[in-house]
Amino acid sequence: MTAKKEKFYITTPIFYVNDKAHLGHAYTVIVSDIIARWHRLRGDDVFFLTGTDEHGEKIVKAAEEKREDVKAFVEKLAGTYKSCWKSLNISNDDFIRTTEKRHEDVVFKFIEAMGKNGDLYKGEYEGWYCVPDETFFTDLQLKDGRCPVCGREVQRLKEESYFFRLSKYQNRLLEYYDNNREFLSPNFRSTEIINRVKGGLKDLSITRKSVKWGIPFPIDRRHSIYVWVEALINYLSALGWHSEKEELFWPADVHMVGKEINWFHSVIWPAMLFSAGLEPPKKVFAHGWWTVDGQKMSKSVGNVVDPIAMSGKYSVDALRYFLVREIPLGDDGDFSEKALGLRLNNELAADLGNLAYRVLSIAEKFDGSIGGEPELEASLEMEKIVDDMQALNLSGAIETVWRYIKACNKYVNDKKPWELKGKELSNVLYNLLESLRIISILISPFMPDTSEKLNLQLGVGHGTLKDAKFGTFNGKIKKGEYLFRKIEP
Ligand code: ME8
Repeated sequence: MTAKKEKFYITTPIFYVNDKAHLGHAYTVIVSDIIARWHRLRGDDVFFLTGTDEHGEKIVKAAEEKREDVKAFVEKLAGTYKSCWKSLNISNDDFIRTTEKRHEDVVFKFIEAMGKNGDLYKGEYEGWYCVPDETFFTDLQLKDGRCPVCGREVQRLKEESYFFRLSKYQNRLLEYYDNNREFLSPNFRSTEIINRVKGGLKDLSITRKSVKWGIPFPIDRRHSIYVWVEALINYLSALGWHSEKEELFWPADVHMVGKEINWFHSVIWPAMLFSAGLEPPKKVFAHGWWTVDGQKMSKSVGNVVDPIAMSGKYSVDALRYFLVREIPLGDDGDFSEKALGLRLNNELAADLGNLAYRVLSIAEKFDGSIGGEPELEASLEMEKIVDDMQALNLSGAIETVWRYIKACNKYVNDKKPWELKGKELSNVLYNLLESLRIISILISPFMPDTSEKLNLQLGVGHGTLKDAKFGTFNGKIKKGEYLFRKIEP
């Protein structure tokens, strides 16, 4: 009997199309890509979704500033996101845009289901609104009269609006958090959410009468749906309402998000799902921020780093490696090219590149058959790597792979294969070639291009996680270029 494939559904936020992607956006998408690729390596049935958030005031303003028609503007910007992810080797299975009809269709059904449940009512919203964050705030929430999230000016709103009875779901949410300890991740961010929910939930204004660039509110078409409420539904609209795909992939396994939008994903979204009669996701992982000189990288601060420029200069894989290796997932980290260059030189070129080059140079000249005893296998901490990947400790997992690469380099230094011949050399090469084959599998989610290059040099096919153990080496060596070249500091 063959075991049924496990399904795995991972999403990124859908990004606002007010400007092109910067390194912060690329980070979320790269991290999610690594997790998606890891699950494919395990043999899971993976669905990896990303996309763009195209409605709301912020987008209209951005288009107006450029004096462009908003439709043409969002079309163009969505295209820049797609091509950016392609350049960074992102393996998303779908790309949802909130201006697509398939999205609107599901949003209508979702809102109708909430309405049927008696969770929507008409009222008047009075309070503050931050356009760049597309978020409502009360007097008490403001910081020195400004947005408590981004510090920018807020506008006073007073208009007719429909509300969602978020308050009704307080206990159900707390119960869900309690019964699903992995839902609020990382764990150190859970207390803040739980305490805020315990402190009480106010009903949420979910329509705007004054905003025209949005999806009409099906119950009263003079209103448009609040952009955040509509945007969250993307995670379902990409699957289709009560479709086979939804049946297979919902609930999502991981919503990967930045910490500033944790509240929307950990509180509002599951409450909306309860209201619509659907299961909440299994995990919301709120990662930290990339900063530059201690300040959050963001379009409005003007300190953004271009991921395409960085990948052009250092290679896509060096950038991917650096971003996950430099900071544990969940923490903040400061970006600098100096740190990137150091990791490229010291780890990618000196550890991995050098190991592959040394081993392949000797192996290419060896004309005997390759075989022996797996002496290096004990240094491979496979269980730890698997556990860390499962726990989304990506930096921990890649660090453990690196310990193995270092162990292999030490083995080369100790065994001095250049002084060996015959059976002894065959054994040493067996250990090193099998190690390189396994390393190539393990780094493939992180650095797919490098893994592919290494496979070609080893003359082996793509492996799966099941192949990441010592067996017989059947490759046909074709030593190529160094996997990584050092750059001048
Ligand atoms: O919030 N460091 O879109 P957005 C790390 N459309 N990650 C960063 C970052 C930084 N400095 N800056 C941005 C939105 N990000 C909504 C989401 S989802 C239903 C709707 C990443 O274009 C991080 O993932 O402002 C953050 O949450 C996201 O980009 C915000 O992108």
